[in-house]
Amino acid sequence: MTKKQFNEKLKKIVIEHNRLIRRKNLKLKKSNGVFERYKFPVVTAQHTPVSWRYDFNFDTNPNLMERIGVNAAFNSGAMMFKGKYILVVRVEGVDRKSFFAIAESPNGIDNFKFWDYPLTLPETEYPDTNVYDMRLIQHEDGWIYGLFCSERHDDTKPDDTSAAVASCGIARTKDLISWERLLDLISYSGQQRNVVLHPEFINGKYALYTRPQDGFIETGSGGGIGWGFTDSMEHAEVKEEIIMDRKTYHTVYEVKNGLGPAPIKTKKGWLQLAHGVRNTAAGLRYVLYLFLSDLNDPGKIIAKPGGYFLAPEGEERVGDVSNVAFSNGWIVNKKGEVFIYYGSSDTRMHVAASTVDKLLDYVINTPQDGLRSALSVKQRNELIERNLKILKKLKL
Ligand code: M1P
Repeated sequence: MTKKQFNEKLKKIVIEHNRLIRRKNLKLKKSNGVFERYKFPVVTAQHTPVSWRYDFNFDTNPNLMERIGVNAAFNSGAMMFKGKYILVVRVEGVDRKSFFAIAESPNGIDNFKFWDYPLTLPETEYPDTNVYDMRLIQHEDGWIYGLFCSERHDDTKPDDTSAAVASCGIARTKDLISWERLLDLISYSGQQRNVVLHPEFINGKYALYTRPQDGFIETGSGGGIGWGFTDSMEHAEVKEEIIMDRKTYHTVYEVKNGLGPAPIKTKKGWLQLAHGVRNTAAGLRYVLYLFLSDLNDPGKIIAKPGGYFLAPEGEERVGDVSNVAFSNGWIVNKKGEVFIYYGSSDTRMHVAASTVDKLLDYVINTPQDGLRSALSVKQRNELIERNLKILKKLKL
């Protein structure tokens, strides 16, 4: 390739990238009335800046190849910041290491553009091997907290190269640019993933949603969504975790579950989004579910629909870890619209749109899981009976 051809190819790469990130997203007509999906993923590996992947120097990269590839961009924390919809994306390089990077959009559904550099996250004295799935929480103490999974090798098993330990890493910022790393959460339940900080103090203490687990992948005999308190975030320590939402036999959260983003405060309670996991002959299946918890006691569930709220569909079902819908970020805007950001199959990011009113209607009026086929049929028959009467009246 001549230098002229190199420059032309570079120009083409930049133009195509800009076209991708500026592409208008389209709301899909097909909807269950609770939320609407969008046609295109909001962020993919291809949305990461080309300057992160290529070497633009003709002398050092005469073939204009990607030098450091990006494998996936998924499981993003989210918040509104200075009028922009912000995602803190889990970007995974081809070397399997994840890191965080901020992408912002003016409308929450398209035009997500990454900031020039990924987030510089300080390490603790015991460096993380891998970091992922950050939850962004604007706490009433004035800080924006980022809680994420910090993964390290389990050195008690020196011969096992897959043995890992997951704990909750904590960082905080005021501007999303400079981050202060705090000590990892101390808890007494083995390992931790999917830890979320409640945005308000409860009786003067910080409150945390946890997910105690015995092993790195398996939650073991523990599991469920836990609820506990800490006096400070500088030395975060949860001495007792009360399981507020258990994994349950023959439900969509039979094998494990974990809270998604920090809850949304409404007049009727805290809207909570979580993921549930069940096992199948084809491997684990991750879906999202919703529930409502008490305004004054957020660790107490007051309404919980049966089944899933959102499950992977179409192309969402395929990726590095197939059959996974996972969410750790949503944004409510001033109009009461809720944008739910979810990763599909550990590969890409999507958005689903709803409103606070619709989500409340869904959580309050959807029957809870009867936990038996006979009760599921009873619920459905009651609905059918009411509907048939209406159809008769309408002569339909
Ligand atoms: O691969 C599916 C998900 O697995 C983990 O979630 P959990 O601990 O609930 O099983 C996380 O690694 C998550 O990032 C991933 O999407």
